[in-house]
Parts: sequence; C-alpha cells; structure tokens
Amino acid sequence: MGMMKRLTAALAVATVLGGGLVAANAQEVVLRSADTHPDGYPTVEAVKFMSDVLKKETDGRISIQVFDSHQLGEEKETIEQTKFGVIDLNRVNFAPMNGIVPATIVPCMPYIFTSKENMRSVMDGPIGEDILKAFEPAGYVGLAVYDSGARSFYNSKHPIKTLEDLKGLKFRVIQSDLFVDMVNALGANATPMAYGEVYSGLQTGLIDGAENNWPSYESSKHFEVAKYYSLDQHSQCPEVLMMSKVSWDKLSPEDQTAVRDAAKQSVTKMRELWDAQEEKSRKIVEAAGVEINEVDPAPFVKAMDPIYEKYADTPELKDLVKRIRDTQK
Ligand code: GTR
Repeated sequence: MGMMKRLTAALAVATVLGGGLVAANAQEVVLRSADTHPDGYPTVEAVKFMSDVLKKETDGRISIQVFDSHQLGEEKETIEQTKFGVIDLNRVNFAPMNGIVPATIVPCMPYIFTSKENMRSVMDGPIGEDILKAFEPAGYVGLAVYDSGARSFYNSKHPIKTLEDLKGLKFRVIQSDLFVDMVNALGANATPMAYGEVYSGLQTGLIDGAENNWPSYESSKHFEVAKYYSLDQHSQCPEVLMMSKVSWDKLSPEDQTAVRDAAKQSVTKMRELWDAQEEKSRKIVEAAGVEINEVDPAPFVKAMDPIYEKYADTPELKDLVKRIRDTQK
C-alpha cells in the first residue's frame, strides 16, 4: 500500500479522541452509549431511534452506537465512566443516581405517582426539567426521561399478599440506599447487588427474590428462577438518558441542540415501545407459568411513611415532593 493510500485508510478508521467521542473520519462523530438491557429492549431501541434522528439532522455527522447487554459494565461502573467521558451517553435507572444527584430520589419514592399518566406528565413538565437540570453539577447532562413501569416484588418462595409474607425473605435491590430502606421498612431483608448478578443469586438461593417491572423481569429471565410475581407496585422510579459533561463540552452549541432535540424525540418512541413491551412481557411470563397476584397497597403505602421522613430531608426535596403531590389534586 502506498503512503497516500495508507493515510486515507487511517483517516477512515475510527480513532478515539481522548475520551469516548469517536471520530470515524475528520467530520463524523460516533457517540458511545451504554445500556444494561439486551438488544430489542425499549430503552435500547429508543436510543437507536435517537441516533437515526440525530444522523438525519446533522447530515450524517453525528450518530450513536449503543452497547447493549452491559457490554460496557454494570450500571454503577458505567455511571463512573460516563462522568469521565470514557462513555459518552448512558441510559440507566434513576435509582443508582440517587446518591449522586439527590433530586433523582423524589421520583423513585414509594407510591409517589398515582398512575403512569401522572408520572409521564410530571416528568414532561417543569418538575422533570428541574430534575434533569440537577444532573449537571454532578458532571452529567440529563437529556431525557424514559418509562420504567412500576417495580413489584417477585420471589421463589410464595406469593406476597400482605406485609407478613415479606418477613424473613431476602430481596436483591437496585444499588441505592433509598431502595435498601424501602424494602427493609416493609419488613423484608434488602441486599443491594448489580443487575447482572441477580439471576445466579436467585438460582443459588443467595437471595429469595428481587423487584422490577414486567419487561425487566421477563428479559432478564428472572421469572425462570422466581415464579411468584406480586403486584405491589411500590416504585415507578423512571429511567434517564444522560450524557457525559466532558463529551457534551466537546460539541458545538448547534450540535448540543441537535442532541437534545433528538433525545426528546426518542421519548415518544420509547413510550410506544414500552406500552407494547409491558403487555408482551406479561404474556410471556404468564405462559411460562408465573403465578401473579394482586396486592392491596394500603398497608404498604403506610409502612413507607418513615422513608419520606428520612429521604425528603432538605427543603429542595420536600418542595419537589409537594410539587408532585400538587399535580394530583
Ligand atoms: C431495570 C432498569 C435497569 C436496571 C435494573 C435493575 O428496571 O431498566 O436500568 O437499573 O432495573 O434493577 O438493576
């Protein structure tokens, strides 16, 4: 190969520019995005959709490569790497951000939303905007909020119908103190653990159960090893799509606007996919013999009172709780 040819080839090959931002050639930028879920999951598909929009709006200059199935690590690790710009974009649940961005605690609070519609309209409005803005001082740019349905308990022992049924059971929770305290307040034993370790934890009996929404319960195959799903719906803690501030600052103001717009557009797409996936996943687990039961939430709601006292502990967080409650009047 001649010198010139070799140079052209080198330019066409993707090169890492300091952080995660990858230039496929002099002009093209490919943003690396992390997701714990497998290909086809609504969050993964929503970010792919965002990439298509972005590519179109920037004449092919900016696109996103989604690394699904926790290829870039478990959520906690990817959150760290995103801060340093090793990963440009990250789609994670709000819960592992609770210790980093306090405002994320509020939408994860037990029974804070009265319905899916309530959650969506709150997160679409000024409250959601304020929560997304709170990511910035921590080194992240909050771009979009995605649905995560409602989290309910599932376990390998017996149906949970009353608080009594939770006694003595060991549940894996997402890595957030709020979730540890929530589950303990209900009388069970909480063990925080990475998502990728839950299946084997259930299989070996290290834990008796976990808590999640329909699509996660199904796609993670946890239903194979924990067949009692009890609809207590204790949290509607949403998902966030965020960008590393380091990567963000490398973009021009015009490109930042294009990224923000494309992210916003992906929310509608995500919701369509989410609604369909919730139904599909429920059918899959039902067909596999999962035992589903309804739960009277009243005693669960009551038992969560101390959680509000402990976690809505600053004027800012109290105000966010109040603003959400006011939307329900
Ligand atoms: C899912 C969420 C994931 C991950 C997981 C977990 O609902 O979409 O991002 O946080 O829960 O429980 O770890």
